[in-house]
Amino acid sequence: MRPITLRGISYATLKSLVKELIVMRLRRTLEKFVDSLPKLKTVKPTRKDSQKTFYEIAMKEFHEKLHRDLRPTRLWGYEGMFPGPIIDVRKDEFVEVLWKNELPSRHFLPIDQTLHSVAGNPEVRTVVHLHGGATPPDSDGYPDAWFTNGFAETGPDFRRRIYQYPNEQRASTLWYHDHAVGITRINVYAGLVGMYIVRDQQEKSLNLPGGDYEIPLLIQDRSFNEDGSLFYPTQPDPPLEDGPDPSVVPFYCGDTILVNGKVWPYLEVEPRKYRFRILNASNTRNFELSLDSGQSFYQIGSDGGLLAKPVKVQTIDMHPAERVDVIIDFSQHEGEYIVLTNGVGCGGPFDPETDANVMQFRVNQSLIEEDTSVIPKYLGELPLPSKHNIQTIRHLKLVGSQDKYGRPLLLLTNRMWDDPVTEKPRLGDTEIWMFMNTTAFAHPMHVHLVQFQVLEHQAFDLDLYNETGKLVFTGPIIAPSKSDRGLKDTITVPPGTVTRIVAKFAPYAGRYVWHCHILEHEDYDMMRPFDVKRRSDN
Ligand SMILES: [Cu+2]
Repeated sequence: MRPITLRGISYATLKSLVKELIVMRLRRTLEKFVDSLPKLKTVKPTRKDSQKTFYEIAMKEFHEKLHRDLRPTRLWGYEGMFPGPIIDVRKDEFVEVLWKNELPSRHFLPIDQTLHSVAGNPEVRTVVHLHGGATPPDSDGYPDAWFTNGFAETGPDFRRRIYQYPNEQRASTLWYHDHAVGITRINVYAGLVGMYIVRDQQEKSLNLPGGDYEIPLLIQDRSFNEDGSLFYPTQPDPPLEDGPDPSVVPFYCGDTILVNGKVWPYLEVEPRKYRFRILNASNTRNFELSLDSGQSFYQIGSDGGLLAKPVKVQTIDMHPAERVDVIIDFSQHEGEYIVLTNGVGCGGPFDPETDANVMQFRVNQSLIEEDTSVIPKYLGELPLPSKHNIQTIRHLKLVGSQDKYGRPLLLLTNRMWDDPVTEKPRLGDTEIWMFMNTTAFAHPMHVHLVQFQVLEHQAFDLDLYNETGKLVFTGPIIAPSKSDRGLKDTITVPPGTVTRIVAKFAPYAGRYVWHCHILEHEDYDMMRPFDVKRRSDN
């Protein structure tokens, strides 16, 4: 069909212009460092005994001021909070959560009806995934295990209302977020995200900065309309001439950075050591964090818990879903105002106004008592998967193609989400997964159930491969960065690169997923199921 045009302006462009006039996009940049960093609350269990800890956590709609000069924003959050409350548990503590959907029946963000399981299903579907958790399959938040308000309707893979988290894993910073098929990007954008901390004795024995000196930082990007509401695009840029409206977008970058739910906040600190558990919970945006004082971070942990020993780093690379555990020592910086900066743009050239700042530390508090915490030389032994007995090596291609509307369609192994399962490791097997990125963009790949070890990256001739299918390596085998040498559940695969990881598929059998953690990719259609098979299964 030929696009209808009015004096050279296409109908689709006109339509999006009219939409922008109805809800005016916020064009000014909000003033930085005017609100203090919120301290994330820890949720209290409903019941607790020697057998288990039970929580009831409800997803609710509410309005909250996210910046001094912004009207309250409509949000969806766990327990009516943005971000949701911290769930703080001990290793081996048996936790149950009744996740309740108390949300309205209509979504307030644009839904694309052409994505999997969207058309014909209720608009507001939710399901919760504990990211980085070794969770039984019926509590892992399978995308088709969704449920609506009051469990009135449930998805085809819905199995239980109360989720079980055995927490049989080492101390680590995990996070929980929505994972409903086809609408994860907008459910998370609406606010359905929170942190989950597992603690253990080994970590406690290290005397790291703790209590008020251990602070989670949950970083996300957002854009706003003049009335304070969240802006999320209804069309790619430029808009589709002839395609679904609203449509999924190939990526999303907000022009405003929030930490713990406040726009560009500040934190007043004492001249001493602090531990920060940092999570990048953005849909697409990655960060290259540094401190404008020129000082280093002491990285002590990553996705799957503590590293073997601290690593001194000037910059921290964080793609969506990654966690970094760092100590910052402010003791030599009394009186200084230090900005946590970001060195990379998102979806376009770097814009200092919108991209360069994350938050500010004000070293203006007096020391309450002597800082006796330490940065240990060694943190402990890493329980890495054994490489002596690799049962299977899988070649897993990240592929770019196009749908019938001309939109980019990114796939794994060239299959759609609902194609039959092809990856079936046996329970207890150790496998090498080779992610081969034949697209032009980096993708943060996440595997549920396991914490893996990154073995190496290696560049190949992308053009030659895409033309002839011949795999020719063009560079040496590169070891993972020191920051990525611990246990990971998400690893970024640069374009034209093969990244090898090794994982032991345990302790549960059943159906899980692996996917790109750019949420706009995950929803369309860069996600695949995998089955961990019992030895007795065929
Ligand atoms: Cu991706």
